[in-house]
Amino acid sequence: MPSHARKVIALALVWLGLAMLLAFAPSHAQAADATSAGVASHYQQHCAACHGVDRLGGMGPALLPENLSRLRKPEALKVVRDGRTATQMPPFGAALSADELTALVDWIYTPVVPAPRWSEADIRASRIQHADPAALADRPVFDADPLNLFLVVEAGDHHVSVLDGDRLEPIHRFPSRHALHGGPKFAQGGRYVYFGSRDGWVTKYDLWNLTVVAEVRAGINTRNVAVSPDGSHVAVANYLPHTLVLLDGDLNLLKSIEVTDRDGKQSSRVSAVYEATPRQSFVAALKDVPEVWEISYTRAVEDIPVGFIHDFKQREGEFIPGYLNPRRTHLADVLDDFFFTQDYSELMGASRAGKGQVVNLDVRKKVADLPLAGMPHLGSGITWEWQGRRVMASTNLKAAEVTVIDLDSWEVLRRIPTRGPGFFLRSHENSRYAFVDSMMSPEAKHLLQVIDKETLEVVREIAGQPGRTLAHVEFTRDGRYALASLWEDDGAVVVYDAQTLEEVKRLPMRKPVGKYNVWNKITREEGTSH
Ligand code: DHE
Repeated sequence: MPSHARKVIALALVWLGLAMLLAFAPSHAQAADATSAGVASHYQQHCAACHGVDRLGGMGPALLPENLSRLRKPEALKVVRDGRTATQMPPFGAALSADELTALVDWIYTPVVPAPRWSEADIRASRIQHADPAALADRPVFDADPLNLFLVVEAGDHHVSVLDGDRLEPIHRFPSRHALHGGPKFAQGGRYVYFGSRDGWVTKYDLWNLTVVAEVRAGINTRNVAVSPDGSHVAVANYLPHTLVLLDGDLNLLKSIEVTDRDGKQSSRVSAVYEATPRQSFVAALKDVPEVWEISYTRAVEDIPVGFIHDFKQREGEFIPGYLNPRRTHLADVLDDFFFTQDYSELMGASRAGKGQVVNLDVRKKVADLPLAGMPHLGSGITWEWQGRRVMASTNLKAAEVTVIDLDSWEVLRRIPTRGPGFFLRSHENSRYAFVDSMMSPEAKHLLQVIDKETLEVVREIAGQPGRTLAHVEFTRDGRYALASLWEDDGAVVVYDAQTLEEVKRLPMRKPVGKYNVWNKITREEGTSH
C-alpha cells in the first residue's frame, strides 16, 4: 500500500475514534444539565413542600434571588445545613453532601427563567379571609389607650408585638408573614393596620380586636404598601412582577397595573408607593423608568386637585376622572425613594446614585436639584421649624452625616457629622432632640447619637454593646419616651426618657426592627416617617 494511502487510512481512523468519543462522552452541556437536574430533584425532594414547587414560597419564604437579596450566601448555606432554631426549617446537613448543599444554595440564588408571573387570578386566588368582620367588636378588647399603642416588628422569629405606650408593657404578640418590610400603614383612626412582606403578602390586622382579618398575596417580591386613611384603597409596590397592585380595604383586587414607560417598551420595578392624603392619591417611584406616577383613589370630581383635570379624557362630552389610572411625570433620572413637602405638592427624591431632585406634582416637572451625595435615605426624613424656617433632615446610607435642607430654597443648611452612615432619624414635636443611628457602620452600629434640633449639634451619644446594633427610634404619643431597638435575636426594645436621655426600661424581644406608634402615624407627626 502506498505510503500516502496508509496516511489517509490512519487519519480516517483517528477521526473515527474522535467522532466515537464525542458521540459517547457526555458533553459539558449534558453534564451541567445532569447537575442541575440533580439539584432540582434535591429541591423537589427536600424543599418544595414548604417553599413551593416553583420556589415562589408556601409555608416557608420564596427562594428566588430577588427575595434572598438580604441574606448572604454563606448564611443561607448555614441555614440549609443546620436548620433554623425555633422555626419549621430542619437541618439537611445529614441528608446532603457538602457539594450538594453548595449546589442547592447556588441554584436558589439563580433567577428563574422566564421570570415567574403573578397574575390577577393568582392574586384573587391567594386571598384568605381569617375573621368575619361582622363578628368583631367595635371597641378595643383591651384596657389601654388604643391611640398610644406601638407595633413592634420582630424579625427574629417573624412576630409582631403590641405594646401599651402608657404602661410600656406588651399586651399581645402574634405571628407575622416572613420578612415584613416598610412601615405598617394605619387606617380608620388606627383601628386597622396593613403590613407588607417582602414575599408579597399583605395582611390586614384589626388592632381593636387583636386579630388578623384578611390576607392576600399581591406579588412575589414586594417593596411596601400604602393605604388611604379611610381604609378604602390599598396600593402595593412590587419588584417582581413589575406591577403596582390596587386593592380595596378588604384586600380584594381592584386592578393590577403592568408598569412600563408610556410606549409600553420598557417595563419597570416599583421602588416605593406612598399615600398623599391632601391629593387623595397614591404616588409611586419607578426603579427602571424615569417617571413618577400619581394614581387618584377618589371618584369624586370635587376631591380631585386642579392638576388632575388635565388628565381627564373627554369621551362623548363627559369628563371621566383618572380614577386608579397612573398620571405620569417624566424625569431625567429615576427616583428610588422620596419625601413629601408639608402640603404634598412637591416631593424630594433621590436615586440610589445620590442624584437628588425636587418634583412638583401639579406642574409635573422637576423644579430644583438637590445637592445630595452618597445614598440619601429620604424616606426616613423628618421636619421641624428652625430659626423661622422649615427644614427637613435625613440620614445617608453611604455617608456619615445627617443632611439638613431648607424646604424653601432647597439649600443644604448643615451636614451634621455622625459616627457612621445611618438608616433612621426620629424626633417628635414635643422633643428638642432627634435620634440617629449609625447602623451601616460595623464599628459604630451600637451607637445612637442625639442631635439638638436648635443648635444642629450632636449633644449626646448613647452607647450599647459594641457589635450589637442599636437603631430605629419611635416616640410615645406625647413625646416623653423614645423607644429604640436593640436589633439582635436576643434583643430588646430599650426605653429612654426623651428629656434626660437616661434608660428607663428594657423589654426583651426577638430582633426588634421597626416600631410604630398609632397616634404619631395617624396624625402624621412631623418627627416620624409616614
Ligand atoms: Fe427598608 C422602610 C427601602 C433595606 C428596614 N425601606 C423602607 C422604605 C423603603 C425602603 C422605600 C419605606 C417604605 C414604607 O415605609 O412604606 N430598604 C429599602 C431599600 O431600598 C433597602 C436599602 C434595600 C432593600 O433590599 O430593600 C432597604 N430596610 C432595609 C434593611 O436592610 C432593613 C434595615 C432591615 C429589613 O428588615 O429589611 C430595612 N425599611 C426598614 C424599616 C422600614 C423601612 C424598619 C420602616 C421604617 C419606618 O420607621 O417607617
